[in-house]
Amino acid sequence: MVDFEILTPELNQKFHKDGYLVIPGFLREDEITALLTRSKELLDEFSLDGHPLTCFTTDESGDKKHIRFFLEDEAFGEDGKLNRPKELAVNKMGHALHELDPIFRSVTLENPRLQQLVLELGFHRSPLVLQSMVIFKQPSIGGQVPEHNDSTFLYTDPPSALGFWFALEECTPQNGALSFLPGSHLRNPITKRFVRLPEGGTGFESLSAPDPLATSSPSDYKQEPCEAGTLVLIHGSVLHKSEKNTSPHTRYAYTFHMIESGATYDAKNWLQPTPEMPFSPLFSLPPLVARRGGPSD
Ligand SMILES: O=C(O)CCC(=O)C(=O)O
Repeated sequence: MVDFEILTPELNQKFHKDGYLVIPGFLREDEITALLTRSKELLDEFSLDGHPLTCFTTDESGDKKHIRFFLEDEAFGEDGKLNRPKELAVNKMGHALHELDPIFRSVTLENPRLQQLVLELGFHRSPLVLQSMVIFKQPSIGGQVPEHNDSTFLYTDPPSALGFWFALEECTPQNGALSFLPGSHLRNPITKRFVRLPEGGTGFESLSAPDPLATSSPSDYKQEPCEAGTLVLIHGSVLHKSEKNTSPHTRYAYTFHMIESGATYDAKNWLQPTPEMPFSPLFSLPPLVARRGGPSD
């Protein structure tokens, strides 16, 4: 453990009020460099031979056995071939980076500062880590991520997802900085979940009717440009999105999620743990340190 406080009580309250929290400077320079360098190496090593040349579909990657690469829609010409070098065509890679790659593992599962932060936040009692990705947001084509909340995609009963999103490069309004609807986690229950369909493939299952009063307008959103090294904590129910990258620069980000081990994670979820690769606990022993706050809001 580290011997200083990362979250002040005010920041902790802000997270619970807004449903997200921007923490500048969480990653050290050497961590940013190592994650960026490793991301570029993995992109370089990725071979298009045998790749299905399809864009992202979650069911293809739910087995977690590999680090997989998903391509941008706009990286294909009319002939169905890539219209640019593969390094500039990949939308994201995932979903087991934190398990399989030592660099990503060290900032995720073996990171005392992160463990300290999780204890201070008090959102989870006994968190499990799942689904890590690098999102590349390629120059000019890096696709928009539409409004969503993460507990729809990483559903537990009760909902318990929490996102950890690290800017590896400066994020600007032009290259697709994240935007949030502050407080929406308090107003918007999880009304659907993303599941493996019995007939094969994936789709949404309705849980309850959406609240017709819980509508949002684009002007309610708050965009959060940030520097490389910033960590953004994302409550599983808060609505958020990012726009297309219209700039000539990449916007690399590393992200993973945690869920509460005591919550039910069932076989309908698209992402399934396996005996060879179960979801890893953040703490190998139950934490003994007192926490603030509670696991849900
Ligand atoms: O990185 C992005 O642009 C979107 C990330 C996001 O929405 C998420 O991690 O849930």
